[in-house]
Amino acid sequence: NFVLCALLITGIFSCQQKDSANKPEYTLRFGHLANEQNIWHLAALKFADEVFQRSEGRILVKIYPNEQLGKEMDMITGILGGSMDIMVTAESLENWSLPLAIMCATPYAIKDSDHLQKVAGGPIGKEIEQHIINISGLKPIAWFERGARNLTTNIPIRHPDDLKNLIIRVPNVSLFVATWSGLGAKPTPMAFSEVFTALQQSTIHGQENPFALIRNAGLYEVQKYVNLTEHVKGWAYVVMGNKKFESMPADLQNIILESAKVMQEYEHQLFLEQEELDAQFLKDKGMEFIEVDKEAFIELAGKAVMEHFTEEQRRMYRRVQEV
Ligand code: 2Q2
Repeated sequence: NFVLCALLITGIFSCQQKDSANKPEYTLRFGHLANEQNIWHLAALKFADEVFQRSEGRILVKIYPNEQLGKEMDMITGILGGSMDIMVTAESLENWSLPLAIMCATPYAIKDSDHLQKVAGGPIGKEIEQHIINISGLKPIAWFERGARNLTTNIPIRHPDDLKNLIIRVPNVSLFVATWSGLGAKPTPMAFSEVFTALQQSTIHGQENPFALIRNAGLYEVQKYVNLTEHVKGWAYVVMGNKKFESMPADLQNIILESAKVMQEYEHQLFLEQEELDAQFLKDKGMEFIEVDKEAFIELAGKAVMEHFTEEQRRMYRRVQEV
């Protein structure tokens, strides 16, 4: 009996030992609002794989799509509170007293992809990232170029005059509320995962997003038109809680940053292919693409943005225009 007990205890110990040898030192929870087909999710998987391989299993990244860890605003709070670690976010950051973060989604501020790369990937982008770390405690570790945001509705919209009395959902972003009010609509802030149902129940009449998220949320089932306002050409950040990042040893911090670079490059390659595919997918699902009077949108939206901006934001906006 004694021998049997000894063998049993040794067996259990060696399993635990083996198990603890493979048990990761860090498990990072990575949330986002897109679904598993979205390139943000594929990029997150790439990041998780890179981190696991490079750290030889010391860091495990678990990914939660579809706002499983909470609505976007709750995920930001979650990271700052330590209940999760990484997420994709963008203009919602303005709610954490980050006036300059809104440059990543300011209507008609970024001209095109080339201009975006120079702003987000250049000195202004670095300045915005530092601003985010210093003020909010969120550390941007990567950024993703996004397709232009377009307005979807069930009546064709060719001119801002057509927006009268239309209730348009926007993310929880005061600049978006100001912009769509200035365009003549009735904007209502709402979490992304609630948009489909609200459209189905006609409590809202439209929403605005890049093709990727229009496709992602199946909005082609409840919206007829994609009105090509292209009112925001922007980018999103992958942010990590700076406290968690700083608590990791330097070698693991480097692995996080190197893996984030690989993720960003991988996502950008997917993005370049995906935009066209998403547009065609929406057309194949019966959505009708409507050309709009872009000048009329630019004029009214521009006025609303400038009225809403602080002097600091107007200064940054002017610098962005000079890039
Ligand atoms: O409409 C939305 O909620 C999204 O397109 C947001 O812009 C998005 O959530 C970004 O803040 C990045 O997550």
